[in-house]
Amino acid sequence: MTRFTLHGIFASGPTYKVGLMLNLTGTPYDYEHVDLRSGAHKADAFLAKNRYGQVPVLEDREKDECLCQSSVILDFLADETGKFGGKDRSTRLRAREWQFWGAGALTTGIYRSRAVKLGFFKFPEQVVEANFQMGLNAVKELNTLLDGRDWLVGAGPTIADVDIYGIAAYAPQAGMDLSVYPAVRKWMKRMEALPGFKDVDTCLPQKSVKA
Ligand SMILES: N[C@@H](CCC(=O)N[C@@H](CS)C(=O)NCC(=O)O)C(=O)O
Repeated sequence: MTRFTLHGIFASGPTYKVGLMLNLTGTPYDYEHVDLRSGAHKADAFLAKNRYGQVPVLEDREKDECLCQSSVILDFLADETGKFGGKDRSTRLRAREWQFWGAGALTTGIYRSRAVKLGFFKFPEQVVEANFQMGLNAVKELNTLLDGRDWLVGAGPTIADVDIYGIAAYAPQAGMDLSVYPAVRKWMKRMEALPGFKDVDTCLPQKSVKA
């Protein structure tokens, strides 16, 4: 029996982030498909795991604990696996800064624009445009901040890279052309070359799987 179960749905960006981290750290995990369409995430059994009724949830059998919020789960897995946590406290805090940055305009702009393109959400045209511009501005900022750097923080990949990659990777599905942001593209290629990397289409199973 594995220590961890990831509860999520394959189309979910935040679930992808956690799946990516588990794969990059070589951590075995069971996967539990949560059927959002039938409302499984609002049933009592799931709310007992995550009070907010959202995926992802990482269930830890060893600690008898369920964690939610993808950025917090990455932070936790960095400690549990000893990987992607940064070399010291200062690096970790910088990585946490990036995670909070990513949870703002980048997440809203990219995930919402993607959700509209895929038909998951409908918004008035002005809102669609505002979300798209918000995401694009965040991508531009990311491109500027990555210029001349290999990784977001320090000399190697951290949870900041895993987290921000897990958002930026959906930009093409949101209708954003990343080829005009060379620093972002090169950094993404670096992420994609890491051992254990899996892309947004192949990382998460479409149904529950035991490790
Ligand atoms: N801030 C959360 C966001 C999680 C989230 O938005 N999950 C979506 C799926 S991508 C969800 O469960 N939506 C159903 C709902 O909110 O009722 C995280 O990073 O984990």
